[in-house]
Amino acid sequence: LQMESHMRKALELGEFELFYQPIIETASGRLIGAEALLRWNNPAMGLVMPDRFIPLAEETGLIIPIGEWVIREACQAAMTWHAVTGLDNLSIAVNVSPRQFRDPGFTDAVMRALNTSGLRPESLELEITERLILDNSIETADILRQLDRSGIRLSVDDFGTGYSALSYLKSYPFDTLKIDKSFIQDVLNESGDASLVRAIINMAHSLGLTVIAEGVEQEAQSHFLKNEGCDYSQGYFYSRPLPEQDFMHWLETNH
Ligand code: G
Ligand code: G
Ligand code: MN
Ligand code: NA
Repeated sequence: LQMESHMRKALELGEFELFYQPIIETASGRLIGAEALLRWNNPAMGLVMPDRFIPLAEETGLIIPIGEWVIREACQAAMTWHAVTGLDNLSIAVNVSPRQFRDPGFTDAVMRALNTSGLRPESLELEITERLILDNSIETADILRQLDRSGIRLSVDDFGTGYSALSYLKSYPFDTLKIDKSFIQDVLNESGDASLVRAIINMAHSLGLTVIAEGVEQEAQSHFLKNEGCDYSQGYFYSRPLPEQDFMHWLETNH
């Protein structure tokens, strides 16, 4: 209960902060965008990671106002990068939890964030976990189609860790698969993981989806992914998630 009222206050006090992790085109090393990752900057607790507060935010419904703030903030940040670098096709990826997605005001809130910031819908990517997709509800399908029609991009996050009923990939309008970092971590040591990653990339491409590898930490992993034709990569090898100022600095020196 204490944590809940803490979190409620945090939103008013502006204690939430977005970090940004670059997403790179594997073949060229070129920057294509970033994923926004939420942090809670609390004077007493320090920098609190999402695993410690998002579950409670979902349970209490606080994830809805927090999530609206995240999308607004992320869209505005992307507009700033466009202005600063002149690269107006940099995209911003935002994580959406199931509770947020099922809120009746969700799509309106997303559209408002786009309108207010002026960001093109094609520059926004919403990351959704398999957990959400597999509820198989008509509402979920409707919302996904509505977002897709508006031009927003949709990705499956943590791909391979859920109870993948692969059939959803052909019936829902996804653009991107994000291969979970657990597969990438052992891609050089476990031939099983290498085979899985190769198979996921080929399957995704044959379904017309682009692929992002998450958790790329070593150059050798990036070579493997390049050889296998993985479109995009993300991970500590390129950059950790960075506070906005540091990300801007990274942009200026790396684009
Ligand atoms: O850096 P990392 O510890 O940031 O993220 C841990 C987990 O928290 C990931 O599974 C990520 O999807 C989730 N997460 C990070 N930021 C957000 C956010 O803004 N909203 C939601 N719903 N989840 C987030
Ligand atoms: O679940 P989701 O994919 O949204 O969250 C991504 C998580 O992975 C975040 O916690 C982020 O900080 C973390 N992350 C990003 N790059 C790397 C990496 O190269 N290695 C590891 N171990 N974690 C990473
Ligand atoms: Mn994610
Ligand atoms: Na992920």
